[in-house]
This record gives sequence, structure tokens and C-alpha cells, in this order.
Amino acid sequence: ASPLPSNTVSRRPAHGSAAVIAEISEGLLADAAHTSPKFLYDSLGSKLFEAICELPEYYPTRTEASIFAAYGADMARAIGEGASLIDLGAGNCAKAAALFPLLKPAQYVPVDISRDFLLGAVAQLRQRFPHIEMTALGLDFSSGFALPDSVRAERRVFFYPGSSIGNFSPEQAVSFLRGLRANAGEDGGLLIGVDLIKDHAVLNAAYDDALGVTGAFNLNMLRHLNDLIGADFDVGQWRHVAFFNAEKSRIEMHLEARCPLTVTWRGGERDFARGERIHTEDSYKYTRQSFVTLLEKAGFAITRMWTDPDHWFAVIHARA
Ligand code: AVJ
Repeated sequence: ASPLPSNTVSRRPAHGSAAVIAEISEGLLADAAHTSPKFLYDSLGSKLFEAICELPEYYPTRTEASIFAAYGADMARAIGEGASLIDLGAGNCAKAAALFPLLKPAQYVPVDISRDFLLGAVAQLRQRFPHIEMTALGLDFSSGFALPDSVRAERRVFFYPGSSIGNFSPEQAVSFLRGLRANAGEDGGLLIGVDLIKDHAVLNAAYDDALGVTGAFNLNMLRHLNDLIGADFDVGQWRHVAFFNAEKSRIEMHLEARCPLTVTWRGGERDFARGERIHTEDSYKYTRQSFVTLLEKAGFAITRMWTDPDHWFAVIHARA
């Protein structure tokens, strides 16, 4: 039991497993240093991401929410009641909870790498929706996962909102989606949100906001790495860099060394020159057509697409 009230950030360092340490070390030691964006989400990182979603510049969350608000009933008709709704990267579970009254799922299965944050959210949700069976899974699903037997086998519908699919390269996305399709079974499906290519200034501002919340979110990864691998990153020596790479159709986030420095961690060490970067996240942007093609490559059959009037964001229902 934690001595801290549940609404405070846990200060207990969460040391990474040997596999996590190996994964991070390998990325930090690569010629072009990189880390997986999943390490952005410790308890504080999840809260900073919630704050990002409130920013005027960060249009994806509110644009997607406007699509759910306008077409939620339509989506529920396409999907049908009584599904097992498997929410990938559920976070605070707010997006799925907003759909419960329309979708009427029999079971809700939120999955998130930020386990403590997820369990807090689910505890509140159980009070509000006592008739929905809830099975929270605190795990990393980014490299594929097997669902436990407690998840009903019939009518599995994966819910993957927020354009989180954008963290995968298109090739990785196809194989990840193939895995979902295999797990969904014949009567299952997918409800997925995807961010669309738009004016580059809009894209850039969304990942480099005036308040610096996205910068804090990115820099917080260094604190998380300090916990996970016993590193000695000094956050003040780094700066947030984010920009749209049009050639690759993705936002890139990096952390850039402000001065020459050395980082040491359990089993490793690296020098960084001034201006040298760690690539922390990609967020791929698609056209409606390019994303439909990607879903079809993964074997899904598209039933419906919903979008906002500006075509900034799309929500798609696909059958396995
Ligand atoms: C949670 C992956 C959808 O790419 O927009 C927000 C994460 N990174 N601001 C995104 C993020 C910087 C977000 N996803």
C-alpha cells in the first residue's frame, strides 16, 4: 500500500527489468541515440500528457472528441452492443467512458503501460459503471501481447483512439494491426483514431506549444530513465526539439544537449556533443486514403470513416 494519497505522483523509483535496461541502453548507445516513446509515460508523464490534451495548440484530442460527440451513436450502431472493448493505451479511460452510454459494452479491458495511473482511473470508473465487467491490464502492448483468458473471446473490439498508432512506422503499424486482427477473432473489430496531414504550422505548434508543456513531457522522459536504469541525466542540460518531417510524414521529437556532457547509467556511459540529440518520438500523419490502404494491408475490412469538417482527424471502424 502506498503511503501517498492516490492523487499524488508516486516518488517510488520504478527500476526497470533487465530487458527494459537492455532496450534503453541499446538505444542510448546507437550512433543516432533514440528511446521508445513508451518511456514518456511514467506517472508524471501520463499527467503531463493529460495537460497536453487541454492545450489550445494540441488539436487531436478535441477534434477526435468532436467526432465522437457528433457520430458516437452512428459508431455504436456500426459496432453493436455487448462487445468486449479493449482500450489500448487507455490512460485515464476518459475517451472510452464517454462512449459507454452509447456502446453499452459487456466488458471493458483497459490496457496501459503506466500501471499505477491506470489502476487509479479504473477504480473510479468501476463506481460509475458497476454493471460493466472491468479487467485492467498494466502492460506494454507495443511489441504485441496475448490477452488473458479473463477477456471474453466473443465480439472483441479494439479501441485505439488518439492517433497513438502514429507512434509506429507504417511498416510496424501494419504488423501491429495484423496482430490485433488475429486477436480480435472473426466477429471482432477495431475502432481507431488517426491524425491527418495538415498545414505544417498547425502540426508544429501542436508539438511545440507556447506554455512548454510538451517540452516538459519530453524532458520528463529523462527523469523516468534515471529511475528505470539508474542514469544521471541532468534535465537542465537538455532542450525539447519538435518538428514536422514532411518527407517522412511524421512529427519528430528529440532531446538536444545544450552543452557537451556525459551520461552514466547502470552498465553504460555515453558522451554527447553540444547539439547532439536523442530521438524520443515519432508521430506519423496520414491521408485518409493512405490510412485505409494501411488497414487493408493488415487484413481489415473498412466499414465506416468519420471525420471533422476540416479533415484534421479521422475515426475508422474496421472489421477483422
Ligand atoms: C499519444 C502518441 C498520440 O503523437 O500526438 C503528444 C503523443 N507527443 N505530444 C501524439 C504526444 C507529444 C501523442 N500520442
